[in-house]
Amino acid sequence: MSSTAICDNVSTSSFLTDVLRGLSQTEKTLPSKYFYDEAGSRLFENICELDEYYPTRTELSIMQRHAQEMSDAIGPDHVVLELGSGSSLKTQLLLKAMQRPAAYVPFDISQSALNEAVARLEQDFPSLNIAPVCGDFMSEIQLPSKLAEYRGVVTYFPGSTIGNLNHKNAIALLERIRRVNAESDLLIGIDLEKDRQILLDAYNDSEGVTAAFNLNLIKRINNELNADFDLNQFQHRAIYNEQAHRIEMQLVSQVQQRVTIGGQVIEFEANETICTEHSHKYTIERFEELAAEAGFKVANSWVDEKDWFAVLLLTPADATS
Ligand code: AVJ
Repeated sequence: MSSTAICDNVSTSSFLTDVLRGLSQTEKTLPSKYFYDEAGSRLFENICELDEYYPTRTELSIMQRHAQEMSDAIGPDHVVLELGSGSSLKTQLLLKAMQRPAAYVPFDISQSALNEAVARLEQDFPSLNIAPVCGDFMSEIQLPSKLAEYRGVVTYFPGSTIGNLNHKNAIALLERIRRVNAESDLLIGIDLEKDRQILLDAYNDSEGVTAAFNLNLIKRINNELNADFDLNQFQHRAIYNEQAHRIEMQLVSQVQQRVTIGGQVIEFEANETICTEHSHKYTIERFEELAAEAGFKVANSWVDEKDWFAVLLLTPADATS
C-alpha cells in the first residue's frame, strides 16, 4: 500500500514550492501536512500507541462512553461526512451509534488511504451507503452531487487535527465545513490545555518515536525532492508556547551547514530552527469563540474525566431550531 498516492484533482507539484518557500523565510518553516508519507503515517500510528501520547486513547474513551448521546443529539437519517479517511476505531464507534445513517462520506487527500478505509468499512457496515470523495479540505469541501441537497449532514473531524492550523486558517476551515450544506453540524475533537509537562512529554516521548516522525519529514524531502539533509545534523525538539497555547515542533540545526534542495542552497546557522508543526491546545471557551467567528455555536460537549480532550457538537449559529 502507498498512503502517498494523491488523487487526480489535487495538485502534486506544490511540495517543492512549499518546501522552498518555507525554508526561504527568516523563521524557517515546513508545512506539517507533508509528515504523512508511508513511513510518516506508520510513525504517527506508533505515536498514537505511546503511553505519553494521550490524545488518541483519550478521544477514543470519550467516543466509547458517549457515542450514543452524540448520535441522539445529531438525530437520525444524517449523512456523515468525515474529514480524513475514517479507518479508525473512533469512526466505527460513531457509525455504529448513528441512527439510519443516510450515507458515509470519507473525504481524504490520499486515494489509497480512501480505498483501504472503504474496504474495511464495507465489511463492518455491509448495508451502509459509502460514498468516498478524494479531495483536500484546505480547498472547498463538496459532497458527492447526489447528496449535495440532502437535509441533515454532520461532519466528523476527530483527532484535534484543527490544532495544526493558525487562527485564520482554522476559521476558514470551519467556514468551509459550515458551507458544506445548509444544515451542516460539526462533531469535532479538540485537545485541551493542561499541565505543561504532560504536553511536553506527549511530544518528546522517551522512545524517540516523535523525533523519528519529525526527522522523517526531511528524510522525505531527501527522497522526493533530491535534497541532501544530513539527518544526524538535525535534532527534534518540542516546546510549549504558553502565550499562543500551542506545542511547537522544531528541527534544530546542530551546526552551521548548507543543504541543497532541488538545486537550491539553503543555509543554516548553528542552533537555527525549522518549525515543522503547531499543535494548538484549547479551552472549550476559547474554541467556542473561534467557532462563533465561523458561524457555529456549541450545542453539546463531551470530555474525559481528566478534562484532557473534548468532543464538541457545533451547529449553525443562525439555525432556527
Ligand atoms: C495528528 C495533528 C493531531 O498535533 O498531536 C503527534 C500530530 N505531531 N505528535 C498532534 C502529532 C506530533 C498530531 N495531530
